[in-house]
Amino acid sequence: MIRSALMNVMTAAALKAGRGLKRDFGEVENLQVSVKGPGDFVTVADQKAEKIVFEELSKARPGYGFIMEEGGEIEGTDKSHTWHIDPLDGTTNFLHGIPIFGVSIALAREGQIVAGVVYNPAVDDMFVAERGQGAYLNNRRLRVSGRNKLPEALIGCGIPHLGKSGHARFSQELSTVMGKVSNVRRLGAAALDLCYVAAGRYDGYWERGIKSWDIAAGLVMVKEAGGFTTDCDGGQDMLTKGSICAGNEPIQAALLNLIKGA
Ligand code: LIP
Repeated sequence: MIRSALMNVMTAAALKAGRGLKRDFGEVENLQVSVKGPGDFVTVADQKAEKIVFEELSKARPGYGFIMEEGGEIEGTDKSHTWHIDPLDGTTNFLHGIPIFGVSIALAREGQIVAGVVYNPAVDDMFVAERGQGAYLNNRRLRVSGRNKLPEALIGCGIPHLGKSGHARFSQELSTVMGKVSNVRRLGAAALDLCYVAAGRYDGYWERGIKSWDIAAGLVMVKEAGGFTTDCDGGQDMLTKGSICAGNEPIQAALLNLIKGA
């Protein structure tokens, strides 16, 4: 496990927000059967979680800036540090009572992500990574998978939802990838998808049309577990382009080729 002061701050914020989300998740499961459904309740749960993370981090590191899913961008007095926060990644899963969601917190120093935490309170999985310190799930050191052949690879992806652009392109990419790999999965939570790559559960993962807060923590997780990440054009503009292709070294390269050629 990483025992730095920064990690303590980040995991404490994720745990506190996660505890609230876990309670609210129990309520969401009850609301599924109501006529109104859990929509508004989930929006409030999301905002509450963000408030907790924001308050905890502001207290521990005054002056750092924020980029948050709900609250947008808040410039800090310390221009070299910015938090990227998704208080509830996997909102649709949460809304439907599916226990695949998490609090995602990343810290950028001079524009580089240096630490990340992704916490799924439903199963109490705490993924952490810090530059140069490795990546861990709870107390277990993470390492990307050793599979190097596409026909053996399990690949995660993200599917653009209703109202989002890129449906035709995704179908094209999926059909290309499907024809070459063992199988494909769709978790519905980009932060956790990247943690799955770091943990060697997935051999690769790609998604387009996502936000910096969805992937910032996961990027350092994959890197510290020995994996590789690029945007879907092969560059390093994952956060600004909102596209990501990740994996162990050979699978990331092969997956990127498939996507680019689709
Ligand atoms: C979600 C991502 C997911 C993507 C969804 C959405 P949210 O984040 O994690 O991978 O496919 O469209 O962006 O909205 O649950 O924080």
